[in-house]
Amino acid sequence: MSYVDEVLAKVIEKNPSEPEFHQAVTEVFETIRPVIEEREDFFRREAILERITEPERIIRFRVPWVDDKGNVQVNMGIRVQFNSAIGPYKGGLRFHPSVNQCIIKFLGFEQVFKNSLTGLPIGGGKGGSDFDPKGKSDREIMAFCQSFMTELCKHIGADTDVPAGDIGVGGREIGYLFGQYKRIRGLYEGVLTGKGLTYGGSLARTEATGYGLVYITQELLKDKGMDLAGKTVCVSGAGNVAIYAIEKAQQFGAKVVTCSDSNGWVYDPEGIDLEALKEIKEVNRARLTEYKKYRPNSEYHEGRGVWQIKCDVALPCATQNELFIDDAKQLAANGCIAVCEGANMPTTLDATKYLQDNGIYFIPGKASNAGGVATSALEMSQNSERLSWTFEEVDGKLQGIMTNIYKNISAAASRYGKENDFVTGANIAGFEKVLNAMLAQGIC
Ligand code: NDP
Ligand code: 2IT
Repeated sequence: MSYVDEVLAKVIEKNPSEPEFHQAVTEVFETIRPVIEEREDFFRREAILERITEPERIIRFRVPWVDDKGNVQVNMGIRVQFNSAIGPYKGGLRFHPSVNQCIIKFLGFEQVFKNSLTGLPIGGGKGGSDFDPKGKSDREIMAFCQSFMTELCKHIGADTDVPAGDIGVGGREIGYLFGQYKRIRGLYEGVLTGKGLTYGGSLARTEATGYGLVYITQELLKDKGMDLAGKTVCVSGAGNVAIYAIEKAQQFGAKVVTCSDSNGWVYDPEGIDLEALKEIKEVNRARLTEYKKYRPNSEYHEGRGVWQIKCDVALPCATQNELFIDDAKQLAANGCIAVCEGANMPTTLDATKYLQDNGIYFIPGKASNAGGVATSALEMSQNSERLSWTFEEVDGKLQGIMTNIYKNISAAASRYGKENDFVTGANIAGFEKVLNAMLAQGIC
């Protein structure tokens, strides 16, 4: 049996009931196979694949807090410190009822390669809780965040592990978490990114993931002799990534016609009204059913369905496994040119293969959504030098980083004879840097 297949079987056997983690590892292993096969005996002796699939550390803890009725609630908190070969652990915190060890491991594993692709000195980690922020009062959110950080603060720091936001964790939560860290540790340091602008946050971090996604999409289209201007775009999600992807796509002259949340989706044939969307989601924290009040000619549908709508470019920006094989078939039948992932692993393995086999350009999340964490690393730099850069400076660096990622993943794919296979390109380019750093640092 080849070394890749041997370890893949071992990972599945050692981590039962972790389907998303298996999915993420399978995708990486299948595509780095040619790199491993060049020096199979060496890699086997070094146990390099066993080492990159076993997190350096998993911290799990109890998060007790008091709700508005005076009752004690208990949630699970977790931080997976996956790989620190190229820098301190870096990656978001997700608060969502679906969070469990498997979800955080898959996200942490992806983060290792993503962070490597940014070209910046950040290792990979991820964390979160099964806490559901929906319907909670501000006081309840604060109580939960303070309790969560009371434990987490023992394990993180500006030079060891720097969390940020993800699903269910935005500016409000980062503020409460930062306040509690400072209070307990007595340190005013860049221990979290995505902070508010008055206490060490970076301009353009809020916009960075969505903007970065659109920058790399434009880079791809330009490379293929096209442009986003005049294109019809379907977006899923209506959170941080989706909103700023819509904003930048519109600035580039595209027409974005859909968005969604976990209850339903909107089709607005005249183009999404971004101000309305921001008011509904960022200000009122409400549901997408509200959108029709602003735009009577739009349609709202319960359930999922964004990928039925005809588009040139699809940007899945909600969550993992939200674009299935039937969606891929529909997108292809509708003449879609490109799918670029804003979320982490939104496309299933068979849907990815279908898109690639049918000539649709596909950029995986670890490359196309890396603008968020890259800008987090820029926030860390600003915190270290105790200075703040202008919006234009940060946005300019972000554009440069996304262009480089596109070039690097294209080049890595071509080096292995896999022209336009950006999944292979991203995994190989991401893996090579981590591999070199791990080998240089000995057995650890
Ligand atoms: P938000 O919490 O701001 O928004 C998430 C959006 O996706 C909401 O509209 C939410 O709907 C929807 N959603 C979440 N879970 C589900 C689900 N199980 N089924 C259907 N819809 C769902 O999160 P972000 O925008 O920050 O994150 C979106 C994706 O992007 C995630 O995969 C995240 O890991 C990834 N990402 C985020 C980065 C960042 O900087 N924030 C960076 C890189 C990747 P509802 O409100 O109804 O739950
Ligand atoms: O998935 C991701 O890259 C994020 N949620 C952002 C992580 C970060 O540290 O900014």
